[in-house]
Amino acid sequence: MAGEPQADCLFCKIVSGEVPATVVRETDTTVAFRDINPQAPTHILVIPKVHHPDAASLSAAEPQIAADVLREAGAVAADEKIDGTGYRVVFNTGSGAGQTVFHAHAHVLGGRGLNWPPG
Ligand code: D5M
Repeated sequence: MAGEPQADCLFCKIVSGEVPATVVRETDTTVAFRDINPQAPTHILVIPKVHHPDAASLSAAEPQIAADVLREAGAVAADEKIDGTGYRVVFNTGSGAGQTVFHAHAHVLGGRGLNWPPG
């Protein structure tokens, strides 16, 4: 059922603690942890604890939790002190856009100059 933990989902396993992660923030509805393959000096993932495959399905089903993810992305940026220089929040959506883990997540990237347009 939508929102329920999925046995084969890596990020559900991080939420449950079955897979370890370097957690930097946690709320009732979200977890933020360092990306295992960082693309910038700060690269943190913010995920909802509930399982939805991408940001669009999360925001359609549970808009308050989608808002929680965005708020936590901002809080991560402030904690990491990248909010002054600028940072990027990215939701890769679909394999053609580079999504590899199909549990909604925001990438928070900063600590270096970020080019536009992205690759
Ligand atoms: O982003 C998925 C991201 O998840 C990608 O940047 C690597 C990261 N990742 C994968 N496994 C782990 C673990 N175990 N800990 C932390 N980070 C992880 P996407 O937008 O789906 O490509």
